Amino acid sequence: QTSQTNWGELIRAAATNASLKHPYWPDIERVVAEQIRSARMGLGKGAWQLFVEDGEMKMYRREVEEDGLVVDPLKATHQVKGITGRELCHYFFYPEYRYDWEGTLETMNVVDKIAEDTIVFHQIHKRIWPTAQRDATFWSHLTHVPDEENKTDDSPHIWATINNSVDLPSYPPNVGKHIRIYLTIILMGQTVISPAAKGRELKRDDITCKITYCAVVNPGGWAPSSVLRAVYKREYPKFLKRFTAYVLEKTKNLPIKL
Ligand code: 18C
Repeated sequence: QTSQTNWGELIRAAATNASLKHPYWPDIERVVAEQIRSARMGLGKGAWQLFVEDGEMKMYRREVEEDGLVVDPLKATHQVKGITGRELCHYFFYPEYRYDWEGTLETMNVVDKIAEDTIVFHQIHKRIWPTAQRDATFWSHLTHVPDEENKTDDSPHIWATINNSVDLPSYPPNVGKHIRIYLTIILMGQTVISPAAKGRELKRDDITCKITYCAVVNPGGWAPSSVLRAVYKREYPKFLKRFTAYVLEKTKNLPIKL
């Protein structure tokens, strides 16, 4: 079924009118569809090597270099009891929470709120010695698609947030002291409801969120490979643990949002 699925159609069905009418839309639809398709594929046939395992959290990478720069793709899976895919993506997407959980951030600016489901950001990240500080400009899109795997009338949708670099004339790259990084990232959450909960009120104990996080970050300019690999090996697990703990904490006393 997955190869036949028309992701574009499903993504359009979830989008706001303001997003659909924006000049970025064709780009958003294409990248979001690609990212969802590949996140759902699991590890597929690629030569992924496991480099972090911590409880339910597993992180895989492929060692790839482009023009002498390390651009290792990351694919991570995790499972967290007590939150939904929608809640996960809510806290990842909306800017008001970002400073709470994003440990690599120096500053974040909302450049353009295109719609309730599409926001354009400029971020400056913390500097890592001995390289220049990095910045990024990207659109971020929040979407949801039906879960084709366990399709019942009321099964919750799969939610995803996709971040993808975009050139902004108002923020030209590499003019000041920052080197521009280029990123494509998806965070996806599938909510699984325990069969035991059937016919009664849903409790947080009854739900588990299956998480997939994929990232490709191009450092944009010189960075020693060994430092870069050491940094992401530390930062990706730190992010996924810290962020999911944050969502658990924020939602524990709130009604469940499927
Ligand atoms: O997805 C995440 N966050 C989103 C919201 O902010 C968004 C942003 C992604 C940017 C990630 C890249 C940031 C790199 C900046 C340098 C790292 C600073 C470390 C500071 C330590 C105190 O999608 C969660 C992101 C989780 C963190 C990922 C880190 C990945 C590093 C990849 C290499 C980048 C190379 C740049 C510098 C070279 C260093 C030698």
